[in-house]
Amino acid sequence: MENVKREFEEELKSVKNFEELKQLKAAYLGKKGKLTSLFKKLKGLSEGEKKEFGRKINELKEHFERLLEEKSKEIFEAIKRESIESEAIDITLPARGINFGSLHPITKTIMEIEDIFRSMGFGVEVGPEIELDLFNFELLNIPKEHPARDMQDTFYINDNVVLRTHTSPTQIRVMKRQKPPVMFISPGRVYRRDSDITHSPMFHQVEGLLVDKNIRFSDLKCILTGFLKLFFGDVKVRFRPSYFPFTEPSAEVDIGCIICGGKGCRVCSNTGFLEVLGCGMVHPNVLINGGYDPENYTGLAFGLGVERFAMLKYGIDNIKLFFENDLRFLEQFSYHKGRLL
Ligand code: 2U9
Repeated sequence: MENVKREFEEELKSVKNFEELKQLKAAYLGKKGKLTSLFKKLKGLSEGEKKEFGRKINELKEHFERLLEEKSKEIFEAIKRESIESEAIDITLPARGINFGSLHPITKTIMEIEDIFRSMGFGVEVGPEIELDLFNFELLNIPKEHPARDMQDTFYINDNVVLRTHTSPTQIRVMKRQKPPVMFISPGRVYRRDSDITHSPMFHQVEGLLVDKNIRFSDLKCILTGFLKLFFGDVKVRFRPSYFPFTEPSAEVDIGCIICGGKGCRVCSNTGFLEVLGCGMVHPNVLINGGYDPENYTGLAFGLGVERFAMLKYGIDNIKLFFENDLRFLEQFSYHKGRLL
């Protein structure tokens, strides 16, 4: 019995985990365990010896169980200590860093256009995207059945309400509440039933209006030529006669092709020029509709498509890229990774 006790205590010292503890328990207290076999020796003893021997074995069993319980607690505490140490947060580690967003290329282009016109003295006005037919068409000298309505396939909400096809209704709204002189641009979203690699059913326009006494076509030429050179750099600018119902006379403005430098390429259809603006002197009917007297006031107006400006400036060949929100595309417009704009 003494030998079994010593052996057990000796072996217990080297136990390092629950698995070894389980094996030790089985080796002594299990069915074929060393202590269990001592119990079997009781059979061959006299009644007196049985009592004495039995008591001693039971004491030894309780002793073993106590030691096993203590060892089990010891192992559990060791595991706990180890996991606390290994899972500790090292507050001296460097931070993971934050991903910053950046402004959308269309937003940046609008901001750049606004900055140029602000520097010339233009204000900025915005209006609703859901418009009355009256403001979007009628008051801009585009009556019902006018062929110009076909030029801009319109999203109708009902007979009298549309998604605006241009930002021009904003100009009418400003004229109706403000006496001349007025000088502002109106940027914003517009909607047309059109979709291919250069057209999107929703796109952005910036339109401008300047009404005062003695505004002439030469003012229009000066403002737009100055704007285009500030936006695109030192480019050729030419004005061609055109037609819009809300301006008379009207013109379209081209710049020398910034892709091929005027030699002729796919983008400029071998003409050496790119059309970038529409403009003209505000039609007298439109001045009247805005509440201005065309005998005393004249005005200039212009319009541009922001996506077209952004595509030309950044060399983008498909308008859809602006609206897919693919980070591989958008990230190219953050000048400094990790810093806004
Ligand atoms: C008022 C009076 C006149 C705005 C104008 C254009 C010419 C024009 C197009 C450019 C490309 C639209 O986005 S685009 O397809 N715009 O050609 N816009 S004159 O004339 C106005 C506007 C409001 C009261």
